Amino acid sequence: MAEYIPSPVDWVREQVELYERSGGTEGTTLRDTGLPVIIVYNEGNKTGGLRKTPLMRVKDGDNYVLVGSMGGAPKNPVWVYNLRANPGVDIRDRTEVQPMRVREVQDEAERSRLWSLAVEAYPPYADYQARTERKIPLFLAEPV
Ligand code: F42
Repeated sequence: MAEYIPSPVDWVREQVELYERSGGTEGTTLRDTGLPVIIVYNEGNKTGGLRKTPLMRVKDGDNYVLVGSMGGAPKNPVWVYNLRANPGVDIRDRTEVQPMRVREVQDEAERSRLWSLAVEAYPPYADYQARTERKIPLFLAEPV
């Protein structure tokens, strides 16, 4: 098991810790929105360390859509590069943890369908895309 390298961002790290400590019964929503959050366990592409990244839960059947929005910041979040390098992840959704494999969605028709699901689940994604020049990366996580 790789060494856990906690997020340097306090509120993110604290959410992960509460989510795990409670066995997935607390800390499972985003702050005051009440909208559900998952944790993506990913491998650092340089350190090889275990990264724990909370993201909004966007479901497509049994699959999850992962949105590299980072609040519409100009740069991709670092976990995007981790997933490109190491597509094998675990996803925690409340009390369940499942091994999954991710692929970045490149096909325009598929991306557009999944983007609509993402915005339906978490409407601010639309504002985030409007705020940044980069095209927000989308990944589809499928059970292995
Ligand atoms: N972020 C999103 O992009 N989308 C979401 O839907 C989302 C929802 C969400 C819900 C709850 C919550 O608590 C947080 C949420 N976030 C969401 C924020 C998300 O969890 C991440 O914090 C955010 O996307 C930033 O990701 P990041 O990977 O850039 O994290 C930074 C802060 C970070 O951890 N940086 C580390 C550091 O030490 O600076 C490096 C992390 C890393 O993976 N390092 C690599 C390694 O090998 O270990 C090396 C990286 C390299 O290439 O340099």
